[in-house]
Amino acid sequence: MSGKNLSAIERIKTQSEGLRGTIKESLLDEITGAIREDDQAVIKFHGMYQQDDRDKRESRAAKKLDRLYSYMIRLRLPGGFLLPQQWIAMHEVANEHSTGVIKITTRQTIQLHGIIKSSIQPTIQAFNAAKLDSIATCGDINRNVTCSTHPKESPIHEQVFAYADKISQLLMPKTKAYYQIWIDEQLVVDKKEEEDPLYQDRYLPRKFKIGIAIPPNNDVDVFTNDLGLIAIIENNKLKGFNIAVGGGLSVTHGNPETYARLGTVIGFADSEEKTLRAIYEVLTVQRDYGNRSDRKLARLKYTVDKYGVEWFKQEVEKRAGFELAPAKPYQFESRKDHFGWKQNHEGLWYYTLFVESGRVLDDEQVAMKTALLEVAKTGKANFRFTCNQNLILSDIEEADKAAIDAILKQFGVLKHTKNASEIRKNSMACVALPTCPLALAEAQRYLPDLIGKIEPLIKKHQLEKEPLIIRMTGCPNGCGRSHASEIGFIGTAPGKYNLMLGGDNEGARLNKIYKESLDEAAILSELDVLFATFKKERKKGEQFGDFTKRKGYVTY
Ligand code: SRM
Ligand code: SF4
Repeated sequence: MSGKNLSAIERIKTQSEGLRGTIKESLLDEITGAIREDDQAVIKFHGMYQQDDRDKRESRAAKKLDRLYSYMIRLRLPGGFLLPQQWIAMHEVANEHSTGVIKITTRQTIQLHGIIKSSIQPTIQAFNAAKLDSIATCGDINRNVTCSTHPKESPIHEQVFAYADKISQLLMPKTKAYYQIWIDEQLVVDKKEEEDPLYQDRYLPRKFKIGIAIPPNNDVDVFTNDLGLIAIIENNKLKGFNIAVGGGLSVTHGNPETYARLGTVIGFADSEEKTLRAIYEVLTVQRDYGNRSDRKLARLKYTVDKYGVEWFKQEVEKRAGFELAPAKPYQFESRKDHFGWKQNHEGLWYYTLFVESGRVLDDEQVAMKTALLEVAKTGKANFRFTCNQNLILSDIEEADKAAIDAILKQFGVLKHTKNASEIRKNSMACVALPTCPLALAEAQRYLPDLIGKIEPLIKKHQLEKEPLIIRMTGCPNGCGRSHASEIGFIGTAPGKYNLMLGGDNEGARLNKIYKESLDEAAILSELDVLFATFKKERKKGEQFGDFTKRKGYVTY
């Protein structure tokens, strides 16, 4: 591709001196809370975004004030795991440098918002002291690797979980810029060590996501990833992984060239060596063939469709030096988290708690943040995050269960999780306003209220036990994976949402637009009719998403 056609970000990457850019100079500029424009792209590779409080934009503009800039920082947590002492460190950093809300994301990690420019370095240093980093959680690079939760459900789960870290390590950038800029300015770097055969100096054309699912649970939404691994377990042994490529959800309103796509399974790798090799080469093919001129069309899904699945598979095989075996059969049955207390094969206990929209804070109903700090202080539970934005207190010995249960009870967590309705617990919303610059409508600040209005309809039609999956995003980028839900709400304008139907419960079929740009009253009246018809006309055992597809409410 000629340099003339390259998107602006391509130049920024290659000229960034190993992702250094002029970040240091930007940080020293005390006149503004912002950083230089090019550096805004570079810091993403270090796991942070420049944002501003959109609620305050108008009033500040009226006073002729600059926007209220701050930064969101996202941790790299392969498989979504923290030790109790790391949770305590996170809690303290959140209180000291951010809004205080600890946000669990849809990719099994944690974000902190509202960090001002002068607090970025202390935040990263405090993370580093707790053996945590935010490297490559944003930017055109492999992101946080997700993995089915409950890793100790069986010995195989633990074995599969270890892959999240191995893959994350394999695909880390070689530059030491993160450590030089944020941790130790005196760090001497040998240029040779920074040579990066995978990312070179141009990195990938776009973000890249990997998720690992352990059937029958598809809690990671494996097909929505650029690269999905499906663990194949036979006779209690991990045989290898089916590999799916080309998942991605973003659509741009009004741009017909963009579309959501679920990954296509291209084959099976029967050893760790082959799996890692195939993953690596999927990235090199995307690096070399992905679209570097139009960022809207740069994700792997467009590369796979442009060149064809068969070509893509052969190119990966050619580079890897072996052929993938035919895909193995597998069956997904759900995407849900399993709330409450559960015991695993080793006799250890797990408590999955419901965290609405992944926001850990204390409010009038539940002192969740305080409860979790108290649990962490006991040192008796690890912290695991789910791709449904919930949290699992894990690996708890029988002897410690009662003490943890008492803390959860004292601060209202048990009641909060137990009393939340099935649809509320299975729902998810992205961040959207006020921090997301791309939001067209509210999501996490609005979905809890909307669910409160949908609950009476569910009750009216006696559907309380249905494991319905409802998801909302403030725009069609799909951060709350709204395209992969049974009832999806996708923001089009303030207070307006496309109503999406037809997606299945297990995450193997995307939904489609049923009605465009509905306001709340229209949403509720549509759902009332849909629930009534579902109750009356569903087949035995038929789930809502399958029903809406069968009835032809949306066309496939
Ligand atoms: Fe996302 C951009 C939040 C998961 C697709 N996403 C953003 C930004 C950073 C806005 C921006 O570019 O400035 C949002 C920051 C909001 C904020 O204030 O925190 C944002 N995305 C999120 C999170 C925090 C939503 C949440 O509530 O949990 C999720 C963080 C995951 C993580 O830990 O890494 C998040 N984003 C997703 C997912 C779901 C997933 O990966 O499972 C998707 C859809 C799947 C996919 O990638 O196709 C997703 N986010 C996007 C896109 C569209 C990418 C594209 O292909 O065009 C953007 C916009 C972009 O990259 O240009 C985006
Ligand atoms: Fe922002 Fe849109 Fe992602 Fe929601 S889906 S966080 S509104 S980019």
